[in-house]
Amino acid sequence: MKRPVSLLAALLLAAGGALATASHAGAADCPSGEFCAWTEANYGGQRMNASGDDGWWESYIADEDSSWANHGISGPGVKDHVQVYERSTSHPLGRGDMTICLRPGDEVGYNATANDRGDSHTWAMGC
Ligand SMILES: [Ca+2]
Ligand SMILES: [Ca+2]
Repeated sequence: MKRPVSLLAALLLAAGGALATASHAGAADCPSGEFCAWTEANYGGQRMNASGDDGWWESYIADEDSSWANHGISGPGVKDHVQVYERSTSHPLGRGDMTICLRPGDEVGYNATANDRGDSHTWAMGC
């Protein structure tokens, strides 16, 4: 009869953890050290996240990106900015215009210029 009790305790702990995450004021849900983009504004819909460069985004996020967050870690000589481009790096015309650039810690809930245009991103020293 011990098992159901410990299972319930585990569920309660899991629920408490979820609530603690949700109440983290104003912060986009993006892992530390990573760049994230969401298909909907204000960090909604599907999320992509990457700690490195991605020259060709998956189809679910390509030209669907509507909010972004840079949770990269800063440091001397570290590429801590994220540049998003309108095309993939393998496109015959090149990656094209930079649609948005995020400084370390930037969270952008919506941007009309960049909305639904991104196809790739790269970490950089600046914008
Ligand atoms: Ca979108
Ligand atoms: Ca595009």
